[in-house]
Amino acid sequence: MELLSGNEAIARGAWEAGATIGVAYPGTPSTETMESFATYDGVYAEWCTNEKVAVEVGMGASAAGARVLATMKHVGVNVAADPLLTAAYTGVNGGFVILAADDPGMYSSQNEQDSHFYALAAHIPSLDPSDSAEALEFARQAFEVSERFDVPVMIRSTVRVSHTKTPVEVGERKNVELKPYEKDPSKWVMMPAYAKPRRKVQLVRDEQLRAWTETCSLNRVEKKGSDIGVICAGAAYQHVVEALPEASVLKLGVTWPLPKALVEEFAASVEKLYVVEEGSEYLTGQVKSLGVAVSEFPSGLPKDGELSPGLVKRAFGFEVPEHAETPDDVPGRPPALCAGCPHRLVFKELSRIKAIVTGDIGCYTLGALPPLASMDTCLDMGASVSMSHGFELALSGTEHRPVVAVIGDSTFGHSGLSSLITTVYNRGAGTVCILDNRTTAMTGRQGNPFNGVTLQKRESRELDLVGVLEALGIDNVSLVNPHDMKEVRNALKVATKDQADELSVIVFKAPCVLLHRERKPYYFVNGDCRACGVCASLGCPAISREPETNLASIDPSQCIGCGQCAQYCGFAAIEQMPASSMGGAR
Ligand SMILES: Cc1ncc(C[n+]2csc(CCOP(=O)(O)OP(=O)(O)O)c2C)c(N)n1
Repeated sequence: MELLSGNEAIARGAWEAGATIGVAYPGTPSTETMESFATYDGVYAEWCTNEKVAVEVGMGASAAGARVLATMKHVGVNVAADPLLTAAYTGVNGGFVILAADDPGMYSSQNEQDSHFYALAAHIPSLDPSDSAEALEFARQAFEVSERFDVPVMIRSTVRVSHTKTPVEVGERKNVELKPYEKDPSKWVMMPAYAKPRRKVQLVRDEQLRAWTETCSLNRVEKKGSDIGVICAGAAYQHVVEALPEASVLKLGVTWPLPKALVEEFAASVEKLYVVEEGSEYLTGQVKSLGVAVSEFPSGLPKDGELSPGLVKRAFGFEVPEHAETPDDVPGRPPALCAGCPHRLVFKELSRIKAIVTGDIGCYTLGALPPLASMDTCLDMGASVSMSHGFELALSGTEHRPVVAVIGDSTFGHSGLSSLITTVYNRGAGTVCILDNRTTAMTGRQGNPFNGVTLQKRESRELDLVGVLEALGIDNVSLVNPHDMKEVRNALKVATKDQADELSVIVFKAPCVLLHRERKPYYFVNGDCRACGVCASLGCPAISREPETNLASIDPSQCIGCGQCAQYCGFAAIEQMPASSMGGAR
């Protein structure tokens, strides 16, 4: 017995099922799945540049006969949707299982969406584990289902299942031979002449899958009282059994397709049938589409965010004590860029020049929050570069503020590069800032093409970012130290003023502080502080202001000695401790 998170259990299940190839792009709450899979013997696992590429690499390996695990967060499935929906036509050779990890409540995502709809759209089975033991078992079975029905299979998890640790009975690895690959264009070449018959194959397979779900062990009825029956799956199941111990439950392990006869039989066995699900009406719609009546909740179930046992109880009209209100005097603790983060000065300088900043997704999205507050937009990965091009197109011929895109190195590799090619190709203008902190920091410091670190630490090569930009034919490319205020200011001035009508790209290159936490002597505020607040406007968590006097102070336990703040002080009131003071000082 082991204590595993849902993500670790999916990795274990895939390994036990004999999967040999793992492909992924990181994204919360899916990331640890591939990190864990990569640690097993006999597997090859890699980070791909994005989720579409991951699914395509995975489908290549599946066609070649290997069992493959692909993992991504829900928005990653959007990126991968193109190959996924057609992979559902080709089918597989070796089993192909894709983890779609959803984030109801948006703990670390830009939206909440229900990946079930992709299973429905693609006609691929979707399996919803409710805890880690099921995560392992479902992953193991997913590979069998994939090969038996010649179809990619989705495991749909949510943050609660992916990140909660529960006990798991682990098993042995099954030795699965590479299946022979045979050339068969009618299966693998999806052009209209071959795709039309494959669509028919898909429809026949739908019926076979429907028949399978009726008896499949992943669905089960827990019969209790006959007043209330609840259909649920995944994390919602745990909330339902805790909130409504008397209710009968149809726990769906397979959420597409639904077992029609089983649902009808269950509905007939209870007075009132409810469907409890998180942040979506996918399951409700599916049950209704079978012609089964679904009751309205007496008090309504939230349509957004994560559920909890209390919310489920309340939906059924039970009194549940409210959480105590947070007292007014509790200080807010909004997320902030780390002390010493190399992204900080770029945002400070962008707000100084009042640029229109099209942002992107990564740690640097925090540049949108006060006091930096210098980001205008953030949509999806790669959008900074394409949206800045759009701004420039719409504003051309007008007097306008400089338009600047800000994107991280991993995000640039993910999809920013193809956006930039669009700008170059169409002779667009504007400034693109690539914040190259040598890692994919936001999701836990994974490798990416621009730092050349691979998932299993295999030998690689670091892509030369400046070389890539120059090879695209961009004339104005500069490499800047983001900790140096004057360098940052000057580079932005040149790009946004002197080269205002051209495209320029500035690479701000310095490692994330969490990669190289150098112990430099910390800074302190001397008696010359005039309480002007400029240093505090950098939003460094080490800097605060005294309540009565507004004088600045620096917390030595947080300061890492980057010296960014000292460059902004007009009164020489920020000084660095001498190096000799370092011994055990903090
Ligand atoms: C389509 C998609 N895939 C994955 C993610 C998860 N994610 C958010 S930011 C990010 C990468 C951030 O790395 P980088 O651009 O290098 O910026 P940093 O955090 O290092 O500043 C990832 C993978 C996402 N939000 N959307």
